Order: sequence, then structure tokens, then C-alpha cells
Amino acid sequence: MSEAGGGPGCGSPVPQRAPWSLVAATAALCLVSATSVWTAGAAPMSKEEKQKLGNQVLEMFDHAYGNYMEHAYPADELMPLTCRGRVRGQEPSRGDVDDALGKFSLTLIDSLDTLVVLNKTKEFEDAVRKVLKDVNLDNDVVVSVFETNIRVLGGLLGGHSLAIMLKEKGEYMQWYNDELLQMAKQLGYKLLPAFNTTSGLPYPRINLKFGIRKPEARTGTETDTCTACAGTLILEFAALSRFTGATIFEEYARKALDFLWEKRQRSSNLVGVTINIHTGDWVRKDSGVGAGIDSYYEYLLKAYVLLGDDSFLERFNTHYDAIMRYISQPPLLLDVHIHKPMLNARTWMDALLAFFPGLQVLKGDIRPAIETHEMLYQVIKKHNFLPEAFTTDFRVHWAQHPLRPEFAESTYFLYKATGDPYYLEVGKTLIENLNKYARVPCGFAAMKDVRTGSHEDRMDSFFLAEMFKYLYLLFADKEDIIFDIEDYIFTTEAHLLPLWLSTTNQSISKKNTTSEYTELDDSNFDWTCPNTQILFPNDPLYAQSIREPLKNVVDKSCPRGIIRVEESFRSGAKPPLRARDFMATNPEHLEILKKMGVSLIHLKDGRVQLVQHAIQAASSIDAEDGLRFMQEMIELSSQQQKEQQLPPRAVQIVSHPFFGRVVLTAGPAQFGLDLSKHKETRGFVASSKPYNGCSELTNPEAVVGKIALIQRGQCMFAEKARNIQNAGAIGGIVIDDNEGSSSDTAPLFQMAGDGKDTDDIKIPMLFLFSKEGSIILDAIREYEEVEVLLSDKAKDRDPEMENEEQASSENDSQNQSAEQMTSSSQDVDLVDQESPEENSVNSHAESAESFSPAEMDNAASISPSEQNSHLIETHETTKLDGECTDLDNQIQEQSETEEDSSPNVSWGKKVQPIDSILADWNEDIEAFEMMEKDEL
Ligand code: DMJ
Repeated sequence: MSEAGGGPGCGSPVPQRAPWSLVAATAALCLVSATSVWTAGAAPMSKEEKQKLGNQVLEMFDHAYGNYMEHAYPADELMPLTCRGRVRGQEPSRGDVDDALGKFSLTLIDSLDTLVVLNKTKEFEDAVRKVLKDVNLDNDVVVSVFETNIRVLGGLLGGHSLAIMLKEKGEYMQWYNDELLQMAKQLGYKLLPAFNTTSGLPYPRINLKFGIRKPEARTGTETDTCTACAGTLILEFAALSRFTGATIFEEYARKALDFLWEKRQRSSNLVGVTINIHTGDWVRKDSGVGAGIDSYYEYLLKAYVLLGDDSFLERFNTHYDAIMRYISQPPLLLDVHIHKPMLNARTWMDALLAFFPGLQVLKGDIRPAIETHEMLYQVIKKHNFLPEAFTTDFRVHWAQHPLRPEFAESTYFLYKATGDPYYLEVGKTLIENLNKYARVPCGFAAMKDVRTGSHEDRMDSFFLAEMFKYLYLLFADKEDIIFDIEDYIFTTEAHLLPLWLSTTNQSISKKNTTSEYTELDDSNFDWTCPNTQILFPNDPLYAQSIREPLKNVVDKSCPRGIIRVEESFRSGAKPPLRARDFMATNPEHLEILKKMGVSLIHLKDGRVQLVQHAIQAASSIDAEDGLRFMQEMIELSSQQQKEQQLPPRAVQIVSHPFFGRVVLTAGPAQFGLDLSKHKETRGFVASSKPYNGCSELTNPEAVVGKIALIQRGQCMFAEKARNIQNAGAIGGIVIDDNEGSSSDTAPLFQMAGDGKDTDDIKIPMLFLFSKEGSIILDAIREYEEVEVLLSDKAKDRDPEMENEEQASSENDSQNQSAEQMTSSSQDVDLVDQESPEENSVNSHAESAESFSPAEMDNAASISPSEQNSHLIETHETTKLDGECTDLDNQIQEQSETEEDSSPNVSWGKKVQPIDSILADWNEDIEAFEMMEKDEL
């Protein structure tokens, strides 16, 4: 059913119940034409180069899929660093992330339709046979309803959709008899008990064998779920109903959507991030387009496209209007409160929102899509990948990147919409970065820290389901794909559902729906999509002209709100209270703040947040003073922040059997050789004696020409550095004496000098938390000779390392070594056995003098959405750990369980207790827990 040439034309009303077919290719009706008419802007990419890049994507897919099949299958996921399968229960729990794993060969099912898109029909046929033979959907395991729906149900349905397409073509899958559909139906029935709530919103988790209520189920006590979790079912459930004729699935999914719509905040038309599934109360009232909400919006628009039901479009348009009014601050998309939508709820964005430009293309709103995409691309250019979260001034807020596909998805849609070869270049960069930084011998590894290039032993199934599809389709010509992609709609996991479902079994679905849209004012609804035949050919530089002003937005790092305030206060007048004099404990200061309409909120982590509401000021003059004060505070805060910030460094183990694969995130020093300005330092490591390095070394012969390992504590860092330098060391690594500490769970900091001149220290010094340090200590025990590279960023594995690796025997492979290390490290006492007496001494004796206090370490930010309301956060007091200078406000991934993923390779053991972390980071952690819980 390709409507590319026929059907309603662009600019004309879309007939009711005749959904657009601009989905899979984005623009069967409206946008495809632009591809062929591009005449100017970025230089066109030759057919050969496109082909080359397409082939590269195929090779990368083979590398990821091949390694999964060889080393992990039938496990759910591949662990690419240790080259084995991730089996739930056999690995340390990662908390909610593991709820995607149901012991049902997740990656294989999620990859099914990718195989067909990539023209690997034979492999698809084999994979389907494997699924039918091996996969059990009746395991006693608690899984996420959302993840199981989008990945497994969606995967089975996508596989079925393409299996019947192939069968009809007459060459492949001739034996196929709807077996995948039967499995999908079985799974659908297994998920249904989750909907047994008065609201009709599903429980977030279900036991595949025992459902919800049975005592053996170990679930069913949850009260909350995320909006996306409850609102991202309709495509899969409706497809299941329409394929099978069993209406119940579509009815349940519609009921959940109806309830969410009912509960939208009526004045703002926004929804919150989490909702109580029994009462329908909003639990988290912040609202954005990223984590926790994203695919709810996506499914409203796509449900209209697939099912042709106007109410879905009307709901989408109502929400979209609110999003553009409150959340969109091009190029930013910032969360707000549903009840006070003019007030920003955060000063950072999460990576999941990168899908939104793609959705905007589908809606036909190209300009903001280009703007946000460009902003995201600049963040990527700076950090190689999109960090899980980044601030409004584009600093890394959460440094992890689990190879998410959302940006590639939007890039593909924008290319289809604009035909601008610029987007092909963007795709090329994504491919290069994946190969350069994420590729490991056994697949592709998630980035643990985009700043250092360190890895996590994780390759999520969505990487195969989505990333390779979008990248391949970006470079593919129509004839490269064995079917017409425009006949299908992409689910949120990029599974393909045929558009002909819109006219199949459609009457069955309508009986239980609430039709509320008579109460809506739909006069401003877009019943049309933009006509790119007019738009782009007339101005082929259109997309470029939108991108141009944003070219340096990340480099300038200047939030819009600040500029606005600066401009309005060039008069030079000063506020009655200067920011630099302000003390949060001074009652007079607080009185002045109040007069100026500035309120002070005490955050749990010791910081205070300043918010200005001009209307609350005593007079308009006071309000202006308040703005000046806020402006000063922002400048002061960002200046201090710049002074305090040094990016993290990397310690990379380069000797056998690691060969550069193990990269540890390290804190820099404010003294000694600056690794960002000089070539990296490479050398073998040796422990110093005494281990604390606080006096002249007794083993200079052991450390001369080497990188000395020293334990934190008992004297200042600078003193340690001098002692090892005098002994002839070429560098030093200070290892935290706080056992179990890790950059996973504690903010990195830089080692400060001793308040005196430290110019005499010439060698580079880095700091490692205990967990990372123990990896080096364990390696010494195991291999004696351990060589490391100290640098500002992990280096590519050089040919020398590759050669060394090749030279090592097959039996001595990295994987075995890593496994040996894993087991050996379990037994290793991290305390230096050579100098036990030193380890019993209180480790923080040096604290007070050795670090510079961080009085204001949080980004000052001003709420750009509201001219009369400005918000900044600053420090009220020096933190308890006042010696440390946070490198940035990196929030650490938390698991609710006692164990967490270890640094880089999975041999770590201990994690800082969650309570102590929660005390420090409660607010942000809550948000990230939700991200982990609701969105993978
Ligand atoms: C995917 O599983 C889906 O796209 C989901 O909707 C959100 N996130 C992941 C990938 O990042």
C-alpha cells in the first residue's frame, strides 16, 4: 500500500480515517521528493560513498550480531568485554535495567526484522527457526511490561510482518505458518494480567510464569508507573488484535491511553513523568519529552497513522501545542512542572529526547526539528556520543552512553524530510565514532564515560533493533531494500508493522473507546503536512539556514536566558546586595532577597537554589535589582565553576592481556604535568614504599622510571608527588583508601595543591577511586608487569597493541584473562600487604589541607522559559567533603541493590551504600532511577 504517488496530497486536508503513510520512510506523501531535488548546501555524497557506508553498517552489524550469536546466544544479551552472555541471576544485579531480561533470547528477537531490512534473508530464516525452537516465554522471571512489549512483542510482530511479506514473495519462508504470531499472542495473554487495575493502567512489572497476584509472582505491589510505560502499548497491542482478530489487546491499550488523557493537567495539557496506577494521581509532576514520557507522545501520533482514529491525532496535537509552548525553547527541550509550566524543572536534558526531532518530522514541524538535532549533533561532536544527560550549557551531567539509537533515528528522518546531504555526513560521523570508540573485539560496548572513553560490559538489544536499521536505511537507496519500507510504520523499538493493518479488523476496536474530542478546540489542528515540494526546492538552503545560527551554540556554552538578562542590564546599575557578598546565613541578606522577589530553597545536598519571580518583588525597581543580582550570581557561579573544572583523565592498561581495553576514569591534579597539554605518559607501575608516599621512598629502585602507585591519606597530595618524583618516578597514581569507593558512585574531584608553589612538581599525577585502583592492583598480582597510559582521554588501540595482542596465544585471550581476573579479584584484599600498618591509619588525615574548597560547584542557570522567573543553584556552605572539587555535577548511576556494574570490566565488588549517596544526590538520583526504570 504505497501511497507515495497517490492519496491525499500535501497541503490538502487529510481525510478522516485515512491515515498518512508517511511513517516508515517518514514521508511517503510529503517529503520524499526533497531527496531528489537537492541542489545546494552541503556537498552531495556520491553513490559510491553512500554504498561504502551502507556496507560498513552491514559489516558492523555482522560484528555485533555474530558475536552475540557465537558467544551469548541463547542468553538475552551479549557482554562484549568479557565476551559471554548476560544471564539474569548469574551476574550482579543492575537493578531495574535487568527487568528487560526475561531469559527469552532478547537480542535475537529484537534483531529479527533488522535482518530483513539489512537484506540478510537467509539469516532471518535461520533466526526465526531458532526463536521457534529455543525461546520459552514461560520463565519464572519478573520483567518490565513496557520493555517486554516494545522489544519482545514488537520483535515477534515485526518478525511476523516481514515473514509473511517474504512468504508472499515466494522465495523465502515458504514453510512459515504464523508461528511467530502465535508466540506473540501467547506473550500478549501473559501481559494482560498487568492491566488488572481500576484505572486500566498496567502494573510496571509482571512475572512471565505467575502473572501479578500469585504469591510466587514476586510482583504486583507497585503503585506507580511511568507515563511512557503505560502509554506505549497501542501499536503492538492493536497490531496483535488486528493480526489475530482477538480484540482484547487493542481494547486494553486504548483504555490505558484514555485514562492518561483524562489525567492530563487540564490547564497546561501536559502529563507528568510518573502516575499512581490505582488513584491516577501524578507522582512526579515534571514534564518533558525525554525519559519517562517520550514514547507516549510518539504512540499517539503513530496510533493515528496506523489506526486512523482521529482522537489520537487530536490528543497528540493538543499535547504538541503544550510542548511547543512550554518545553520547547529551541534548540533546547527543557522539563517543566505540569502545574507551573513556565517554571523549568531541570537545568539538564536527557539523551532519550533525541528521538523528538524525528517525531517532529513525522508531525511536519521541520524547523524546530532541525534546530534541536543540530544542537544535539554539536554535543556529540564535543563528546563523541550523546551523554545520558547534559546541562543547558552543554556540560556532561551523566557521562554514560549505552549506544542509544535515538539520534540516528532523528538523523534518518531529517534526511528523508530534507534530502540535505549534511545528514549523511552526520551519519558518517556516527559510524566512525562507533567504530573508533565503542567497537571491541567481541562486539560494541556501551560507553561508561564519554569523556574518558571507558567502557561498560553491556550491549543492549536496542542497539541491534534500532541503530543498524536507521543507519542502514540512511544510506540505502530504494533498490537496496527488498521490500517497500514505506508500507510500514516504525514502533518505538524500530520494529516494522504494516500499514495495511489500518483497514483490517478495524471495527472491533472502536467499541470501548471514549471519544472526548468534542470538547476540544481543534481549530488550530494541523490537518495537513508541509509540502516539501514547495518548501525545499524553492529554498534548497532552508535546512542549512536554520542550522547556521546554531553552529557554535555548544562552544559558546551560553544559555539564552543569560544573554537576555545581559542585554537588558547594560546600564551598569548595581544591585543593593552584590552576589559576591551574599551569605545564605545572613538574615539581612535574606530580607533584601525577599524584597527583590528572590526566594531561597535549601536543597538536600547542602546547596541552595535561588529563584526569582519578578511579580513577588516589592516594586518594579526591586524586581530589576533582583534580576541584576541573579545575573551577577550566574556570572560568579560560572566563573568559579570554570576555575574549578578540569575534565577527568584516563588510566588505560595497555599491557598484555588488556591491550588498551581497560580504561579507568581518573581525577586530575591541579599541579604537575597537565595531561591535556602534553603527550600521554606511558610506563610500568610499581607500588611505592611506604605505600602512602608521605616520606622519602625506601624502594626508589622499584619506582625509578615507572609510574608509582600511592595510597591516599596521611599527607598532602603534593607531598606524595614530590616524594615519588624524587625517587625517579615518571608519574603517580593515588589510589583512594576508602575501600569500595568508585567513580560509579562518587563524584570525581581534582587533587589540589598544598597552597604553596607547586611548580617544582613536573610529573603527572592522577587519582583513582578504590574500585578502579584495585583493578590495577589485581592486575599486578596476576601479571606482575603492568603497563599503563596516563592521558586526558583513552587512546585508540594502536597497531603496537594490536600486534601484541595478535602475538599472544589464542588460549591466552582477553576473555579468559578477564575471567581469571574476575575470579582472582574476588579473593584479593585491596589493602597493600607490604605495608599493613599504613592502612590502619585514618585515611582522611590530609583532607582538610589538601583540597581547595568548592563553594559553588553547580552550574548557574537561568530559566529561559520565563522572563520574570529566574532560577539558579549555588552552594550555601562548603560540602562536608569540602576538600574535593567536583569535576562536574555528574550524577552516578545507581542500582537499588547492593551490587552495581563494576568499572569497565565486571570484576568489581563493592559499592558505596545507597543511603549515603541518596543523602547527597537525592533529587537527581530520583530522576535517573526513573530513567533506568522506565527507559532503557
Ligand atoms: C529503546 O528501547 C526504545 O526506543 C525506547 O522507546 C526508549 N529507549 C530505548 C533506546 O534508547
